[in-house]
Amino acid sequence: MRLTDEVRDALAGGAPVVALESTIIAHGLPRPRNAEVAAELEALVRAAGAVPATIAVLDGEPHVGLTKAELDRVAYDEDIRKLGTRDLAPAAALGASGATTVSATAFLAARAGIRVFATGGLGGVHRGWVTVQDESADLGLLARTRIAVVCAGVKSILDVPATLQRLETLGVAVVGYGTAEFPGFYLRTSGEPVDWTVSTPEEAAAVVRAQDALGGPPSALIVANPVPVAEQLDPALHDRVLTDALAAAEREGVTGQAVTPYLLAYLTEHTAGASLEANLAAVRGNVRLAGEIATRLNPRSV
Ligand code: PSU
Ligand code: MN
Repeated sequence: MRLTDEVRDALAGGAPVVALESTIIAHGLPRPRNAEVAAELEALVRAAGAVPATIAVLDGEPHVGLTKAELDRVAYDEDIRKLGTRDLAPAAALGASGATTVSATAFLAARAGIRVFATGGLGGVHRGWVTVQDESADLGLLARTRIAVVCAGVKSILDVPATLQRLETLGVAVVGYGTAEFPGFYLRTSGEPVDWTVSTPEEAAAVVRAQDALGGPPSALIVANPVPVAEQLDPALHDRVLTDALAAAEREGVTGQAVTPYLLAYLTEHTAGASLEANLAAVRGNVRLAGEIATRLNPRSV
């Protein structure tokens, strides 16, 4: 595993670090906007006073922290793979390059000693689970990894109540940030309740510290941070286009790892980019909040 000097020094010196995933860059956003976003997200972490560590696998080697050239490679390389945790060993052995999903990013971040991670929306239980058994590996990995993940809930293309139930079964803590409702990724709310609410970065950091103090089997903390209402996707448009997207995916026989990127791209295209803007607004908010939580946990400045 290769750490940039900046990330290594920050971790060694007890300075705040925020992990960022790369699948959203490589497979979740259209080129060339994705490259701009990748750089913007790192800048947002820095503005909060923390060091960004975007994670990806390049030529078989997991990288924690990327140079500008490496970030551009993740954004522009059309052959870059999508790697979950289970793909890391084959990729390492075969020298492959890939963007890391929430599961692989959380795994590598935790191994590097990073405590806070920001993303857009988690993977989860797909609609129609009864026939396809498609549940993102994100959930199982978060059930056994001590990391705080700031996200806008789970992608609304999923079965949200089933995903929340799985998180409960798996013992993953979920707190709403400034809300008692689980966010709906593109939407401010999914309509589902959450059991716990925190209202400030300090409170979120206190939950992280309490997890550390309690010990016990490692598991994640999901900090569910809704997109601001002014920047959410119009709920009626969302519901209509999502119904079409799910039908199109089924008609075209899209399965496995391709499902999530297919649906996200379909929504972007059929909302004339409005879903993309809502997605980006959510991610930006998550990255800012992750920076604020990380600086509360590690107050030493960088
Ligand atoms: N959130 C986004 N865009 C994305 C993803 C999340 O805003 O592209 C990615 C994450 O990397 C997540 C993955 O881990 O989608 C889930 O894919 P799957 O359902 O195949 O596990
Ligand atoms: Mn899947």
